[in-house]
Amino acid sequence: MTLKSTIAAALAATMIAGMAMPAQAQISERTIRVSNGVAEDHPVGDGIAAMQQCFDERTGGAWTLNAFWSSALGDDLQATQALRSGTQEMVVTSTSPIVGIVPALGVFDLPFLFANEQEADAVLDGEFGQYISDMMPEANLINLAFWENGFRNLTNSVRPVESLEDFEGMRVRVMQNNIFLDTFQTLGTNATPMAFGEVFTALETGAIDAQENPYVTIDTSQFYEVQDYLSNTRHAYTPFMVLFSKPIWDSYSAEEQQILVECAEIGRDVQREASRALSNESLARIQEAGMQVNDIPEEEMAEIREAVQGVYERNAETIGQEVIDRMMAALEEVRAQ
Ligand code: KDG
Repeated sequence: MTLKSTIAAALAATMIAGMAMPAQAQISERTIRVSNGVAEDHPVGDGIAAMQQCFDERTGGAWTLNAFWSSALGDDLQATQALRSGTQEMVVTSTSPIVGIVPALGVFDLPFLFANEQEADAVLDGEFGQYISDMMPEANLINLAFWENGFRNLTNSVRPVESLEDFEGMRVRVMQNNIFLDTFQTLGTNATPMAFGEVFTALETGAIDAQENPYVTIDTSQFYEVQDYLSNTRHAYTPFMVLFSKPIWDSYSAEEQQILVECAEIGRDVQREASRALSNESLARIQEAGMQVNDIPEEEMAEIREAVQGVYERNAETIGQEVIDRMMAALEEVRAQ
């Protein structure tokens, strides 16, 4: 049973059983704590605001989203573990740092998987996204929706990266994820896994030379203050998951569960739109701050893509061959449309 069919069945049963109950009785007063590693002015903030507005409309003001930013409740992995134990309601997390909990999520970290946002949306909001979301309850998690972290580009303070050779020896921070580690080691860098909240200081002190993130994160986390070069690698598209604690979810009525899903989907559309609208503004701000931005010639990009092709095979067992096969089939279907 998918998440949606489970909610529908529970809602139908509740409505039949409690026909005489006043509808409002199925919605309790609630404060929902949600955390994220980025700053409040990141487009995740737009998604959270849209969710709160949706809650106001659907619960008559009974629900409050209490948002914590910049890893205030711990990094992505710590916050996700808090959901699993029922000590926190919600987190907006990248898929990459939690592959230790659900290894199949590593499929999203495969280099150069998605070519553009449109195909990412189609796969994440389609059957494949549902296939992944249906894996989460086993880990005591509910995925309410996929939001957008975005296409990742490399920043550094050593040199512009314009070819495969330019990666050589660069000390790059990557998310705590073996697939990113493999990718950047294969590119010849000295890659270091690190929680997002530690990146700015590590760049500022020179402990690392480089990091990789979407423009909106580079901008809203002020990485332009401690980085000199941005190279448009677009080497991966990272989704966010809007995860909810299953132990807490199970204490909600079917109607309340439906409100969570529907408001997270409304938040998704607002957040993605804000992410894409801000992206070019963020790039302009990054350039105004003095960072040198470069594209990489297509023949050099072809060599970089070729160099990391082996990452797929080396990580297939960890991710699951079926997961990779279903992803490639989903992509083929989307690209055929
Ligand atoms: O909570 C989201 C952030 O902490 C993080 O996942 C952002 O892309 C990110 C990174 O590089 O860790």
